This record gives sequence, C-alpha cells and structure tokens, in this order.
Amino acid sequence: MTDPTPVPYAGPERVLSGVQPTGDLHLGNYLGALVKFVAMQERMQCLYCVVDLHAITQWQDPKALISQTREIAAAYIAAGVDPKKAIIFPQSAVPEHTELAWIFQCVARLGWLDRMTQFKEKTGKHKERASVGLYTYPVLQAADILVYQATHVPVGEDQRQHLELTRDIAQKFNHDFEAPNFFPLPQAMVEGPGARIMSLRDGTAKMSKSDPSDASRITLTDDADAIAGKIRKAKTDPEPLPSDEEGLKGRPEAENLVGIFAALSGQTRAQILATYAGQGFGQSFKPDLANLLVEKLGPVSGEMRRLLADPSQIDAILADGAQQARAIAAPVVAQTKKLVGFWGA
Ligand code: AQP
Repeated sequence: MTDPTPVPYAGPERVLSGVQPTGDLHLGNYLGALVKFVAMQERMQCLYCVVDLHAITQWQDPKALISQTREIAAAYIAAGVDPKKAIIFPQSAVPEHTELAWIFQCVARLGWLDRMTQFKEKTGKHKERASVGLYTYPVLQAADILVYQATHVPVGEDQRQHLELTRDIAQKFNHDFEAPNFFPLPQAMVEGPGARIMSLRDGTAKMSKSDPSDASRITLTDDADAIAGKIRKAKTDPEPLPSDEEGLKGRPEAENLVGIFAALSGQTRAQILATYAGQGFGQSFKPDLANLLVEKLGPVSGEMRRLLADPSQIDAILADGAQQARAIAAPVVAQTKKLVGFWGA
C-alpha cells in the first residue's frame, strides 16, 4: 500500500508494548522486551500492558491467569520499570482495546492475516482447531498500539511482521476515513543484541514459554542450580569456540550462546570470542555464562518474589495504570467512532 499523505504524524511520541501472562517469563522475554522497556521509560511516555486478552487465544486456567497477570506486572517492576514513570496495566481493564479491535477487523484484509507466520507456526497442521481469536490476534495487537496513538513498539524479532500489519491497518484506516495521519505508523524497535534468543535445545527455534521442554529456556524463576544445569546441558556442537563471528556461521547453538553472553555482559560477540576462542564449551565458557545469568537474573527474581508476597501493592499499581491508560485511550476511540460515522459519537 502507498501512503497518500506524506505529512508525518504530529502527535507526541509514545511507547506501547506488552507480554502475555501465559507462563514463566524467560530469557528471551527479558532481553527482547523487558530490558528495552526499562531503557525507553527515560525517553518518552511508556505504556506497558499485561496482554491477558491475547493470552486467552489459547485456553488458560482462570485462577492461573490472574496470578500470572500479577507475575508479569511484578517482572516489569523487578526488571526496573518504574510505575511512576511508565503506565503498567492489564489489557482487559481497558475496554477501548477491544472496541477499536472490532473496527480494525473491518479494516484489515483476510489476505493480510493469511500471511502471518506466527499463526502458522503456532497451529501447524491443525489450524481448524485454533480459536478465531488466535487468527485475529494481530488485529487486536494493532488496536493495543494505536488506541494510544503509540509511535514506538519495543519487541523481539518475532513480532516484526505483526508490526508491519499494524502499519498497514493504520494507513488503510487513515486513507479510508480521510483522516490523514490520524493514526501514526508505529516503528518496531527490534534492534539490540537480545532481539532473537533461541532455544537451548535447538538453535533454530526461538526460546518460547510454550516449548514443552523446560530445558529449552532459562526462566526468571530458575534458581542458580537450575540455571547451571540448563546451561551445562545446553546443546552445542563438538567443535571448539571459533576465533571470529564468521566461525559461528552454520552453528546455530554456538551462535545463540555467544549472543546470550554478549547481550547480558554488554560486550560484543567478537569480544566474547576473543576470550574463549579455541576452548571447548564446557571448559570455562558455559560455567562463566551460568554465573553471569545468575548475577543478572537473580536480583530480578528475588525482587519479583518480594513484590508478589503482597499482591495488594501490585493490584494498586495495575488499577492506577488502567485508569491512566483509559484516560488516553477513550478520546482516541471517541474520535475514531466519529470518523467511522457511528451514531452518538
Ligand atoms: N525468544 C525470544 N527472543 C527475543 N524476544 C522474545 N520475545 C518472546 N520470545 C523471544 C519477546 O517477548 C515479548 C513478549 O512476548 P509474549 O509473551 O507476549 O509472546 P510471544 O512472543 O509469543 O512469547 P513466547 O514466550 O514465545 O510465548 P508463547 O510460547 O506463548 O508464544 C515480545 O516482545 C516478544 O517479541
């Protein structure tokens, strides 16, 4: 699609992102999302939701959903998101998300959704058994972002295609309703060393909450022994560590572990390789990586435990965040309904 209006969106810069409360957060969520959330809160207004509406695209135990929603909020805060600087809230507490999502379902084209690779990956050969919500999930995601007229979306690499769809929906809405630049075309902020963390069992599959193997991921609730055990058993190949990045080509497991080391330590891959070149993985690379993981994730899980010991504190933050979020979303939806031509809008 081509944008008929070259004038860029003139509203304030704003960040929106979220994590699903579908299980323990893992290293990929931490590096691909949480670390970026913290960095962004110093630069512009940030809204971080716990996307419980997305979670129910696959069945969730209701009791677990509530406690996991609190856990994700606690993880945001424990990782360094400051509720005084950023708005933290549950997606389902702001009904404007679903209201806008319906309008966007009427804007998005079936062909666009048919191209979404995450739906194909999640459903495999059984797509007829998937919920309709899982199929239209990226449209709700577009509403999550655009209901705040958000301009920046920090996410991992796996979300890049969904962000493209959000831009297509914004562009088509602005065009169809002759409202040039009403919705911004948000930028995915995918860059950074933690954008794509892979499974510890298979360097070609992304680290994921839904992988049946617990050994495939490091979670924020793993203790030092669990981390050391998972890193010790992490799949590698029989070759020693190479001396340069070229030598990581065709070795996805080695590339992943070196990438994780670099992302956590703030060093480049080249610097890591300069230290460990020629050594076997088990010699000192894996023990050092396990220690680094414990050093970085230990304080986050400790703080999460402390916060979750008093859920009323988390609940107060979520309630206050929902109120602040609604104050931004309601006028945007009111204006959208007026543009669409709804009675009384
Ligand atoms: N492996 C990853 N590497 C880097 N970033 C990742 N993210 C997820 N996996 C990786 C980023 O984490 C944020 C929150 O993701 P989510 O929980 O909302 O959904 P997801 O992308 O579907 O994550 P999971 O953990 O893989 O969950 P399941 O298994 O339920 O699908 C997003 O910014 C995502 O990019």
